[in-house]
Amino acid sequence: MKRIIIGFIAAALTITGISTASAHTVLISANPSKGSSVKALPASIILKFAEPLLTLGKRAINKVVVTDPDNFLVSTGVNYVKGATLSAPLVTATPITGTYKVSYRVSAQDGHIVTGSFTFKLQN
Ligand SMILES: [Cu+2]
Repeated sequence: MKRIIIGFIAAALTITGISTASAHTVLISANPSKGSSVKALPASIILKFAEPLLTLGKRAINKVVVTDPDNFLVSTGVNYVKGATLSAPLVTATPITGTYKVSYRVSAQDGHIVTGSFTFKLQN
């Protein structure tokens, strides 16, 4: 009986989870991608989400920040939104090899804030 109740709760949570997930947006791809290794630091980080992002004039609702292995910013604070794509130029005089961290905070049309982070590696 206990097992049936647990199964029922799990099913209920799954259904709720699906309806919640469909209300928020999710990151579907990135360049550089999560966990990838690149030979050169790209000119910009590009994140693609499942739905168009919310824009309210010039207010910075959607942002992505990239830090190098020494925890220095390589993103400039400039963010571009076009539909479901968020990008930011990356600028560094001498890119160092190692792990770069990408952190983002976006809102889709429903106004809910979605945050996340991942890393990629810069190799020689
Ligand atoms: Cu939502």
